[in-house]
Amino acid sequence: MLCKLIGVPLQDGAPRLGCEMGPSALRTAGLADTLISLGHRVADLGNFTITDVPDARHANPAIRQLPEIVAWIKLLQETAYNASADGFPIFMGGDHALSAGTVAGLSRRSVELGRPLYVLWLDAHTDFHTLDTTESGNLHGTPVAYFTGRDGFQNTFPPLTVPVPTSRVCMIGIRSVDPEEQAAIRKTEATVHDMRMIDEHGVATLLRAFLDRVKADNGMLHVSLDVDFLDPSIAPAVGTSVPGGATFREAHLIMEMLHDSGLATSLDLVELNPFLDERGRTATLLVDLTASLMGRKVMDRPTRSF
Ligand code: 6HN
Ligand code: MN
Ligand code: MN
Ligand code: MN
Repeated sequence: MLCKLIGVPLQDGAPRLGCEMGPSALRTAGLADTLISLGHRVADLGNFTITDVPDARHANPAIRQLPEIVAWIKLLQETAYNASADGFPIFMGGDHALSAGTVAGLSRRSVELGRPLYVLWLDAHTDFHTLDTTESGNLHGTPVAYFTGRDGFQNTFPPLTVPVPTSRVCMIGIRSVDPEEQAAIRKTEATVHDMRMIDEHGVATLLRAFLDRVKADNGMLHVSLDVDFLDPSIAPAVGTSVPGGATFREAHLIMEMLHDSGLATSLDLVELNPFLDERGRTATLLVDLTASLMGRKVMDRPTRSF
């Protein structure tokens, strides 16, 4: 497999500075060599950056860095569309606002290929605010609402080639949802598995049901991994940590099952804030999770029963 590493040093969507260093930390933690050791080819396309910042405004005074985010979405839509022509794009964030661009570009690609795009959203948060409903004004809280075509982005964010229907979005790890997001997402067909669902059923059951749907539909599958999906005790390098997150094994199991399914076609690694890390352990964990997604395993699976 040709893995394309795409650096997205974006931090305008998050309240704290530092995500801009994410791509460097992932490179330093050995992402490229790890993928090569698994037999993949790697093309590091470097870090992308915005040049022209448009004149963008919105009536909600809380919104921060709107023109910059609009510029990033435009750039990343185009970048994701182009990069997904062949190979497996890995978007190294950068804050989660980047997924507004990556998913929009991948959705355009999926229409061309005639394969529906599915999104696995691994996050403590639903990121389902619109420009009208966000109270923090941090636009990393909005990408899912945008790429699923929720009202409230017209004439501000770039138009979508085609929205991803909420029925093709599966969220796992949710444990912090603002009231307005809660009310809005309830009315959609998105699958929202909060931490209690993991506690009661286990990640394997939840994920298998989603993967079966993707497979039956010959879908493309984009995986968006927010560091705060993970429990803060194993992944401290994030500005929006919430207690009670996924464990080390739950996270690896998801990646291992994704690998076995052969369904994943692209990946976001987002919200890594290296300034908050402890001796690179969060960056290293993200590299190891990517390795599980791309085929690292301890043992071959037994073919006989045990
Ligand atoms: N993330 N709902 C909160 C807000 O500020 O709108 C948190 C957003 C977190 C964003 O997970 O990428
Ligand atoms: Mn997020
Ligand atoms: Mn989050
Ligand atoms: Mn909020």
